[in-house]
Amino acid sequence: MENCIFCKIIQGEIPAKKVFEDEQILVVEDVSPQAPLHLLIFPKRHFVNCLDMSPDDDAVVGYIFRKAGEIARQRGVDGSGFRLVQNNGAGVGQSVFHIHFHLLAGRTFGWPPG
Ligand code: DGP
Repeated sequence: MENCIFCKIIQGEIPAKKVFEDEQILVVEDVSPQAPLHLLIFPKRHFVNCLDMSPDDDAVVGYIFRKAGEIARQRGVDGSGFRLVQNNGAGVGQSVFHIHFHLLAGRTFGWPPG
């Protein structure tokens, strides 16, 4: 997708600190970390958020959840806990309009979220 930062990262046009990559997804460090561990997990296929999903996108979302658990275990935050956040719309803070999941850990998190 033209002018999409995450598509440009996928295509190697913008640098990013890659944590994991395969044919379906990319995991990178967030450029502006909000916790000691702050990763972004996103599919390579561009869609905006859950309002823009087709049935073809269902499987990758499940895969992202399972991969998030794997990474949390690898990073040693499975015991202390971690948060997955996915914003849908500018009104709740979505600033990059290519679906992504924030994996956050390593500090105390409040509830309800701000
Ligand atoms: P959201 O607000 O949910 O759309 O989150 C977008 C996140 O993307 C935000 O935490 C900052 C991050 N971000 C924006 N531009 C870049 C970039 O060029 N590289 C990386 N690694 N992260 C980015």
